[in-house]
Amino acid sequence: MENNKLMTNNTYYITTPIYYVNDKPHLGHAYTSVACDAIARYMRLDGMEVKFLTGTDEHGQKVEKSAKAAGVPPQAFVDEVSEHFREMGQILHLTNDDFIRTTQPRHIKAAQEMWKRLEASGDIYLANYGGWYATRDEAFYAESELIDGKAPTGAEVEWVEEPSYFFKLSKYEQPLLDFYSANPDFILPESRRNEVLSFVKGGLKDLSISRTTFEWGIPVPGDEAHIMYVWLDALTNYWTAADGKWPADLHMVGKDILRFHAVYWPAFLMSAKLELPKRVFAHGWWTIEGEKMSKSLGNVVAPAHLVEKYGLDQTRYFLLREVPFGSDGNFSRQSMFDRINADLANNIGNLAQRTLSMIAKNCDGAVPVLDPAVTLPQDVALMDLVRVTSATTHNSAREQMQRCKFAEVIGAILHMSSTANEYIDKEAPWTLKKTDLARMNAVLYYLAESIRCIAIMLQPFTPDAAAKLLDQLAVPADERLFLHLTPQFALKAGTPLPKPEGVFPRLVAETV
Ligand code: ME8
Repeated sequence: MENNKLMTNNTYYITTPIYYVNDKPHLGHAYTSVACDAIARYMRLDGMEVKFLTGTDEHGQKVEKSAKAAGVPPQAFVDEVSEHFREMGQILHLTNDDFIRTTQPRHIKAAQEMWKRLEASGDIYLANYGGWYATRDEAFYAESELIDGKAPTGAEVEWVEEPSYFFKLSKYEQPLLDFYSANPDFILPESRRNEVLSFVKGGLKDLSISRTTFEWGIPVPGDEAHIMYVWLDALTNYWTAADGKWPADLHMVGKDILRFHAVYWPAFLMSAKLELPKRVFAHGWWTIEGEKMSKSLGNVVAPAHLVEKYGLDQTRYFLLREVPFGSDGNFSRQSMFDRINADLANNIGNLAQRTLSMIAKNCDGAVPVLDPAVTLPQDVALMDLVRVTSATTHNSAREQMQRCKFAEVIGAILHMSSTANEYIDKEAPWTLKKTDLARMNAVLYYLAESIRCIAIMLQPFTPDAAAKLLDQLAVPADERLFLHLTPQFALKAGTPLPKPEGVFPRLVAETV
């Protein structure tokens, strides 16, 4: 059997954070979602049965306040804003299998069930809360954490004093530390793991998990004067929507919300006697032209705007390639322009354009005939690289994708493309056309076969352009998985090809 995984663990469950509906989607949300989409597509191409979940976080004080400011009842408000996130998914061609909203009955039921499980474990008690609360973060802060009277994130805090149910988080300090050490890859990247470890080692206090001073939330079972803390409500979404696929293989989050996912959520799950997710990856933070993205600075970048201006595949590619995943990144129009032209237009696009238009003109618009008698060592070298890189994709790059090493995987694809470009320059099929037709055909065949493999591997990252390339090579729709990268599925001489068109046009400065 080619793929052992098919016989063992064949499912892969990946989640984005569920986004707050106090605001419209921006570049940051698009980033997390596109990263998850690339992994989801990758795993499907690798023969896995994938569940990819995204959605919206619709309860809490922050959303209630935004609805009030808009002069709309909260339900009507969340219905509208949630729709913007659904639209973002369509614009980015996300392949999520489900879209959860925390106001859905299935979720309210699951969140209350979660509460009852924590209660059944003896981990919930009623007391009084007095402390600082930042509505923007929907988070409690200790006096000692405040900096100049604000939350460490810069959010305004207010003093909150009310009866509250508490979760015995302190009880899970040691179990969490044991879990992290038994599962060293649970939190990635490693630098973030170390932050979480030192936070937990610093001591965990019990967590206030209910509020009484506003209404927009899920009632606490058995005590409706309280509503559930929005983070307990929100985190439970991953379990609500699991559809028998629990535990999740990967929760993808921004570094801002790692603590909730790597500390609170596993503690809740331990208490609820449910399995813990396999991994939490905290990616970095984007700034815009060197500045923090914010409404007041007026520099919020809308995903739809980028897609319209630069193209969908180009936008997805830039986001995943520009910075090593996990590090912070800076968005600038110049870097986007440069990256798209260098990697997509001048490298992959140019290779495809040169090869496919020569085939269209000189090979009767069909896959060229390969005469093995004229094969030279440089052809073998190119094919070896393509096959080895493809085989790596099939094996170790799977692990790289599970660890979110996009730049490495994309780098390998670009390397194939650059090598093929060097090959076409050296072999110069436009000259062979006059001197040696058999060699010209062979060279064009090897190039077309290289493009086939490059396009198959590009699918998770630039799905539309990859599909166009595969269409132009007349690759059947059911022969586009990673298992089809092998020579057995190589292009067949004489297959008629459609008229080629460019897939990655070069951007010119005036158009952006
Ligand atoms: O935190 N750079 O929702 P949220 C990179 N509802 N990523 C960014 C970003 C930026 N500048 N800005 C936002 C919430 N993000 C909660 C989550 S989950 C159970 C509940 C991304 O709408 C990043 O993934 O504030 C971050 O974690 C998320 O959006 C926060 O989205």
